[in-house]
Amino acid sequence: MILMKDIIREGHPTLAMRSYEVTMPLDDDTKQTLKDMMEFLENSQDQEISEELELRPGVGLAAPQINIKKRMIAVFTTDELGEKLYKLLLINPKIISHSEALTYLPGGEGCLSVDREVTGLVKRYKKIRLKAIQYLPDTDETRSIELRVSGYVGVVIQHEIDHLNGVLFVDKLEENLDNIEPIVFPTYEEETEE
Ligand code: UDB
Ligand code: ZN
Repeated sequence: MILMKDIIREGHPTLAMRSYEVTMPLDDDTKQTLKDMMEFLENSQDQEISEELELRPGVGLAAPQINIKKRMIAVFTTDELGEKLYKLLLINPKIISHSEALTYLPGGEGCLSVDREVTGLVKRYKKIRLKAIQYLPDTDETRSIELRVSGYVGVVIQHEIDHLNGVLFVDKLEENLDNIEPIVFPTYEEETEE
């Protein structure tokens, strides 16, 4: 089981390194790592379990964050409309094209590997197309997939792929993104209209 103590923090050299491509077929250790990564995200979003284990509610995790330098990410979140659930274990993800348009999270980003409060915004592509190998733990299958994602899920995936390239969001902070449209979270909009 992955706990917060297993997540390496800013300053650890692994977080600044490029991770290695994963070769197929997956070995049992690698499969277990992928399962552990998803279990961490699920546990971290379960109120009881996360309180008990003192986990931060994670929406994404990259293998180098647990000091494993392999190009693997886990994503567990809905889109910004709360409509579609993305539960993905991706191996060797690669952005094959992206929009010219940029976006950003209006509240800024955080990171499971960064303990301090950081102010500043991070530019991201509004839409990305990626290819990857997906691991399906339920059936123990791998398959090549192509994904098109935009908005919040796109930001999460870009944040995780940055980790595979040794990049932290704190390396990309900008003060002023006035010329770019932020991601809109409709639920927050309603609440502030009152
Ligand atoms: C996160 N979680 O997991 F809107 F249920 C962040 C942390 C750093 C705050 C834990 C997060 O945004 N959770 C969240 C948000 C919601 C609703 C909800 C949970 N990451 C992942 C990470 O560090 N991966 O390496 C940081 C995100 C900031 C932008 C994308 C990833
Ligand atoms: Zn992160």
